[in-house]
Amino acid sequence: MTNLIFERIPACVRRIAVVGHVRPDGDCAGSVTAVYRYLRNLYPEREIVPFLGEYEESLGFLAEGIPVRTDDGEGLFADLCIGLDVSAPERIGAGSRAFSEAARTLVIDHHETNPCFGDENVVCPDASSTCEVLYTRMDSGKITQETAVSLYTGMVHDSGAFRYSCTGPETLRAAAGLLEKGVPFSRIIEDSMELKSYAVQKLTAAVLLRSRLYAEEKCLVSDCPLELLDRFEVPLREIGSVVTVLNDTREAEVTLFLYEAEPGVWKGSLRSRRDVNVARLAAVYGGGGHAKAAGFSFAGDCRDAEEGILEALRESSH
Ligand SMILES: [Mn+2]
Repeated sequence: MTNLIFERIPACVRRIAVVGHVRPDGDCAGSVTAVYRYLRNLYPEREIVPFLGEYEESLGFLAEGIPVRTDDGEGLFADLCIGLDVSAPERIGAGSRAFSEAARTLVIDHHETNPCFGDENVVCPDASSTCEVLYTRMDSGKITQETAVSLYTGMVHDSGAFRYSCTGPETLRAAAGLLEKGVPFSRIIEDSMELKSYAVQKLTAAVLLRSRLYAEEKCLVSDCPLELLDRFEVPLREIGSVVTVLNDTREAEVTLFLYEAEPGVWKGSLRSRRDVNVARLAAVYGGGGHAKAAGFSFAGDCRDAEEGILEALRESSH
């Protein structure tokens, strides 16, 4: 039996759409661009249509030279649509119609909560990232340097540069294989993970200053209303790194960062450095994700969401 999923796509499949999740992160943008490049080389005569929503500027290098579509793909009627790093059908971002209207679907993911909503599913909860899953299903001889850059970026983003507990021996074996392709690994981490604009640095400082540390719950909470984003002129898509900085606080084992995505509608980002499973906390508000990183949406007063999550946290420690 072969592991190579892309090589066994039937010849009658002429048009292939590739989609990821809303607000693409490094793993999502990395997997969409990696699959696009791999298929482009494997099947130069077929039509490959990549979809990606708006994402952080620091990841812009991933899609360089790729004709990415940002619409929903209505009327494309692909023979096959590949959903990457998407934990549920309603999480599909750009290309959501391309997925629902496709003749066949293939889902490749690593979210534990994935209900396997594709016609075919490759869901590996033990993998650090969707990019790691992809690496094990690709023929390494056919992975070009450009594809390797996409895969490596996805892996370092979801594993916190190989620090999070999702990092396994397979992750490092995949990383080793990608280094052999000549991936500029220091630059990828510096450019796409560490360096932030001055505006984002100042916003992060402001968010940290207004944070609350709940010593007993070992939980750090902060929030970012729209007016704060406006004051520092930071676009919403650039806010992803703030929660990572908050989570570097020794006294906190759980971090909750609430930011206002539109008036009165808040996104909650949860991070855990210890045993607390934040996917379960996010589920209180219908969200989900991973044990160490999860998220949810909340309409109303962000202090209510803060209280609700703290309550759930107290209950979970009993
Ligand atoms: Mn991922």
